[in-house]
Amino acid sequence: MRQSMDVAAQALREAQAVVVFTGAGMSAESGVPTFRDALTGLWERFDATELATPEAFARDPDLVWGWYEWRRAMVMRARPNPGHVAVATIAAQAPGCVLVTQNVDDLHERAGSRPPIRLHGSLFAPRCSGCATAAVMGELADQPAEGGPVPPPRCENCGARIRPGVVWFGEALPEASLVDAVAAARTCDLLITVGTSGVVYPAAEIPRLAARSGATVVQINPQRTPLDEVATVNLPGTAASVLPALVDAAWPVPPRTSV
Ligand code: BJW
Ligand code: ZN
Repeated sequence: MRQSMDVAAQALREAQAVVVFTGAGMSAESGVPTFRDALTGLWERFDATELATPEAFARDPDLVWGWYEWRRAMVMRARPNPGHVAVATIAAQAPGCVLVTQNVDDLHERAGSRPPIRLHGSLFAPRCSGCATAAVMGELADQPAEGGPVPPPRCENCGARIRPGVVWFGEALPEASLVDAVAAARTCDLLITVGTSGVVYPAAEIPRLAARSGATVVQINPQRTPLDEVATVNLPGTAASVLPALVDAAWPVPPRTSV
């Protein structure tokens, strides 16, 4: 482990173009459940992969909108963890650093990173399901603590329902974001993948693309994932513990000398 950390730290210190690629595990220690964690309370009986679909929204818009309102409230209460802060440090210190996230929360920005390339949208950018006009994020709806159905607001332009500004299964990723992420992956010399299961495509292609282009790939995850096969270095552990340790190992603070 020590040796892997040294290899990763040296790669980070020497890299000329770094990509940090994050998934739900990045925010787990901020109290935001990962996508494949069991949902709690009212949501326990639902499968997240079935709620995050256009079909679910068409079938039961109040249920799906309520789920996103409940998650928005949870994210607003959450605080960035030391992993988010370490990513902001990497973004500031490493040359040409590009941050690509699959997450729909805003914890990277709140930790001081510039807005990331978002592959799966945001909880804070609702739009009309009919005419795609951006909607103003309303006040949080009244909801019991465990969440519940909430009717989505209607578009002022065309009257259709407002929908969450996220990418559901079966939907195309925002083209410009995907193009930028692919370009960064193709040209980086180091990609650090943090807290993703690496099973949702096309996002999971990003670290694979970097590896195929010859970059060093460092994976931070407490579990094994399909990305093990492309990782040059595995740093098993959580984002909030491993990322600050990586920053410290890459750029050690010189000891204070007394005068
Ligand atoms: C920790 C930790 C700690 C825990 N520290 N780590 C090719 C092959 C097979 C299927 C497909 C394919 N191409 C497309 C598909 C279909 C589908 C897909 O990938 N399905 C697979 C599941 C089989 N993909 C799509 O449908 C995509 N669209 C598409 O391809 O469109 C084509 C098209 C083109 C043109 C026109 C029309 C269509 C869209 C995918 C959208 C994904 N959206 C979601 C929901 C977003 C909104 C929301 O949040 O509700 O995005 S799904 C969900 O998964 C979410 C996440 O961003 C995404 C990835 O999950 P992530 O981040 O990896 O989280 P988890 O929970 O899976 O894993 C957490 C990890 O953290 C674990 O490894 C833990 O160990 C670790 N961890 N604690 C560090 N403390
Ligand atoms: Zn509209």
